[in-house]
Parts: sequence; structure tokens; C-alpha cells
Amino acid sequence: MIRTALATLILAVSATASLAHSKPEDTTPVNDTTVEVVDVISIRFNDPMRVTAITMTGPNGAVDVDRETGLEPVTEFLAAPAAAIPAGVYAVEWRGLSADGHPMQGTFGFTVSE
Ligand SMILES: [Cu+2]
Repeated sequence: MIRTALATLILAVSATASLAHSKPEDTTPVNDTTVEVVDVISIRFNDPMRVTAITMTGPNGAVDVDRETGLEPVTEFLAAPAAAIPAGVYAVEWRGLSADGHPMQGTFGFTVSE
């Protein structure tokens, strides 16, 4: 009886472990790079992610971002700055809901050259 319960417990634990959360794999612009123009902001995930919030900050503070991707889970999230952005250092922060239901968040940054 105890052996059966233990076997069931091990099965339950390994089933949970195999359902990993979605993770970011790559971004545009690439993290820690210098670019001349930013007309697309994208984040690629290994499994679908429902991106619930994205914020971008730069030398003049918050930057308006237009979402191309809505609130549906995607493996590639797409957005763009609402207007041309000046040279400087930028950071993008996002929050989302992983395919396994876990809340996730991440940041990446880049420099726009003169
Ligand atoms: Cu997870």
C-alpha cells in the first residue's frame, strides 16, 4: 500500500517537472547590442507565451510601444516604438503567462547609436 502511494507520488512529481514553463530565447534588437534604427521589437519564446505587459524606457523616460501581437499566446511577440526614437540606451521589460500557467518576466536592453 505504501509502495503504491510512493510510486504514484513519484509519477506525479515527474509529470509536473516535464511541463516546463515557456522561456524567452532571443530578442530583436539582440540584448546588449548597438543598433542604428529600431523599427521592430520582438521576443521569441520556446513555447507560447501570453505577453500581458511590455514597457520600454530610454534616455527621455517611457517610450510608447504599439503592440502588433495581442493577448494571444505566441512564440514570437511583435511590437514597435510608436515613433522614431532618439539615440541612447534603452531597456525593455515584459511580463507574461507561460503555457504551463506560470507568470514570467524578463528584460533586455540595447543602445541606439547617433
Ligand atoms: Cu513554468
